[in-house]
Amino acid sequence: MDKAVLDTGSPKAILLRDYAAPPFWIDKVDLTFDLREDETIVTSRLTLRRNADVAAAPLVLDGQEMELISVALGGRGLTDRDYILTADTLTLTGLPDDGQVTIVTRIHPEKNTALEGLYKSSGNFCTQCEAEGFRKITYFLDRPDVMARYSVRIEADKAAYPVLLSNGNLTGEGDLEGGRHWAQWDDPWPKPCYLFALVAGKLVSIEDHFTTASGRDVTLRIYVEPGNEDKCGHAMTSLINSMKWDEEAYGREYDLDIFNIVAVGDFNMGAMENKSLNIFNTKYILARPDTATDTDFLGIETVVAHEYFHNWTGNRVTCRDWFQLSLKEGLTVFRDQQFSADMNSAPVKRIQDVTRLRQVQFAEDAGPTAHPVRPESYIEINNFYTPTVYEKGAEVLRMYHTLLGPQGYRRGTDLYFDRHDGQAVTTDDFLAAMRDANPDKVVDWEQFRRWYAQAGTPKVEGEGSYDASSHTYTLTLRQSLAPTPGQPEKLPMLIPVAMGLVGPDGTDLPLRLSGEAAAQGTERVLILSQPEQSFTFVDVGASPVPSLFRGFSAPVKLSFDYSDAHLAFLMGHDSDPFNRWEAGQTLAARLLLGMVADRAAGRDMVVPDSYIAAFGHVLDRVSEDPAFAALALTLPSENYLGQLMDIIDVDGIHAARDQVRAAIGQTHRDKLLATYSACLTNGPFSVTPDAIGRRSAKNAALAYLMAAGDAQGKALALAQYRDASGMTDVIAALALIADSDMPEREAALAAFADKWKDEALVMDKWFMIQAISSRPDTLDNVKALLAHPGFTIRNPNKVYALVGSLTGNAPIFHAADGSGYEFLADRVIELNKLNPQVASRMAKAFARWRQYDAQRQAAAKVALERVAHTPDLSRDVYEIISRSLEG
Ligand code: B3K
Ligand code: ZN
Repeated sequence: MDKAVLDTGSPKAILLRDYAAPPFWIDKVDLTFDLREDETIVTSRLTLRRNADVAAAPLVLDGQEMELISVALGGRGLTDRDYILTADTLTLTGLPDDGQVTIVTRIHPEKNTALEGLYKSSGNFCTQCEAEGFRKITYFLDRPDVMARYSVRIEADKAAYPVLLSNGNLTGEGDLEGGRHWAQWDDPWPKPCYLFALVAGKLVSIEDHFTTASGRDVTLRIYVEPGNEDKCGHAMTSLINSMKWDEEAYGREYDLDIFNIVAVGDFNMGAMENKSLNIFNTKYILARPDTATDTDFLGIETVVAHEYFHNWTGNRVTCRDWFQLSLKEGLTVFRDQQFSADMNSAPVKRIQDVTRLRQVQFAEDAGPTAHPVRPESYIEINNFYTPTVYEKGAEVLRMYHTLLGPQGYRRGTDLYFDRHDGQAVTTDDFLAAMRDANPDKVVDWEQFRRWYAQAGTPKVEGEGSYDASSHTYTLTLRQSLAPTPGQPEKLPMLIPVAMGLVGPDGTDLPLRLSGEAAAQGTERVLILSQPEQSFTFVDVGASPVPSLFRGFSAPVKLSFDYSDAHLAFLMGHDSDPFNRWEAGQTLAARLLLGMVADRAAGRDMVVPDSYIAAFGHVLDRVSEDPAFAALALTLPSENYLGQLMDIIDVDGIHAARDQVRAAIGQTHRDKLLATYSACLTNGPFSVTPDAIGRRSAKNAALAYLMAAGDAQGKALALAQYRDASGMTDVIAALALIADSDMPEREAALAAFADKWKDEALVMDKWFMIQAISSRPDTLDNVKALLAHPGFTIRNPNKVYALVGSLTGNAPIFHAADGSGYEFLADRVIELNKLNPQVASRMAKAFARWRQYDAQRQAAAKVALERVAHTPDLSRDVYEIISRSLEG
């Protein structure tokens, strides 16, 4: 790109190595919010204490987009000779070692479209402070290592804002003149400002209770807009289950008498763990069987748990600086994954989590925005709430668990909480607790630390050989890690390889390594720490097939020299369900990529009979475990297949998948119809794992019948759309109809929109299914939908549903004529002014543009440069676009 453009006023990067403790601590914050329709006045009294451990320096407070009304020290008003004000700082010099500074500012939540700081959603006030939103509320040391106790007084019109909430306990409330009222909230637990929250609005609540292990009665409330009270039950149950689970699994109890959740319709991400006042995107609270899908129900369970778990992993023990984000996010994702696995089917959950990891995190690792789990620099921290920090971070936690075993892992987390409760710490502190709690475990922790420091997905290759005369089996594994931006050289990683050897009869063989006195079970964890290592097993009676990385024991790409027959064998016999699924996916990916290559070479694509036959065996066994079968019946995604190619052949991948799906639909028509009927759920609707599994198997079968253009499949889809009571089945059928050219398509879509026009979350599904259609008119349709009365670019959920879904629709977004890129550039430019976080999230879809062919690259570059040249580009978008152009 034009260097000059990037250089003019380029935002500066923040570096981990520049971390320095603050010159002052803030022990107490007393806030008063005077909420009005056309402005909000914030009065903040900070109780300061000089940090004796660092050299004396002025106090530089962060503050943006606000008007300073006054500053006072003790009772004395300061003048602009006593402070320096810039666009994003307020510097106070000559402060005593202890003192109170009172700052009054004016802000405009009613004009805040970025949804960061204090803003309005459906007329209600709410906040989002993580990562750096508090500086849009008042001048403050907006950094997580400054932990203070907060007292908050809120004043607002009583009729318009009957509910006034903040963190901690309600310690007073009353009426004021002019129809106004006030509430006082005190939070006894010191916290960083990113956990501050305020809500004022017309809300109703449902209430329940939880008694903690030590007997504390906690009042639980979920606040929603009137009319949504009947959609909170699942969230409440999930909250109660997570409170109980955290006591049992981690020994963590809740620490206040009240826990509030508020659901708002305009929210940039899923939810936020503010101390005792979680604020949620409605998407992760509201659910009724007729409005929400099984995926929504499961998402609610996970996200409610995730935010609750942050009370210990994030709030009680927080991050020293934002480079440590994975300290709380990776750990909390791992905890919510464990919880959901316990509540549902563990193998199904693991497969879903790994699928997501590969889809989004491996893709990130392979592109210009690749970064380590603990990054070393950022321009805009909001850009680093990434799959790498979250999902790969969770894999790092899972590896501690794998290496130390459940008890060793628990000893480690216990020590971590004992040592660091009330502190702001680093991922190194976490590692030290794990290490120190397990002195008997021989783990090279310095090498393990590279999982935090080195970006990229390690590749593991290997082969095995059986020696029939000595009854030995030798497994050789090699690891490599390709360069990523800023990290040209890499060191070998410490990779836990959970494995077994599957004997010819399909059972696991005893595992005795050469030099060991006896076999040590039939499953074990090998440590691959060298660039190349061989492991020789003795007493192996017959040639085995190795089952490697069971349960996906490390976030790596494995390429092992399995024959198709080996994979088919593992698919049928591996005792590890994850690897049974994995073998099927590897086989399918191999076959599909072969077809893509044939097509590119001008040859006919042929679906091998052996694959169709293997698929038939899966169909024969659906009833054993429908949820697992539904996953086994799903082909690798277009995105994932693309990652396996040097230059992504968008159309080839799409055509190959279509052809395989149609062949399966035709050949197995009878089995698919039988699966469909067998999995119909009778009786009252429920969201148990069994019912969810049956619905997913049934809808997978229906999709194959539709892929084959089967007349009976079409009739079933129409009937299901018309008659089903649950949203899972309704939307699954409508998505298939919307993706077809059935004459009923238009009427079905119109009827749905008419029925659900007042349910924003349901309408999001309607936008989404149209945006993911592979019909050639999809882009035009999406453009038209931008003007639909139910759409607004100001609502993040709407943007994700329509624009975000389109960017995941490979053949349409990556259309060779560049029309998809042009569309996205327009949206990013439009969003940049309104909501930089959402704009930048959308802009990330460009990141892997160099992995496509020359024509697409040229078109993507034009679009990227157009965004880069946009005046007033936010730091958020600038960082993503400039990295994409450099990378
Ligand atoms: N901690 C928040 C995410 C904040 C994102 C800021 N851009 C939600 C979560 O991970 O639980
Ligand atoms: Zn989180």
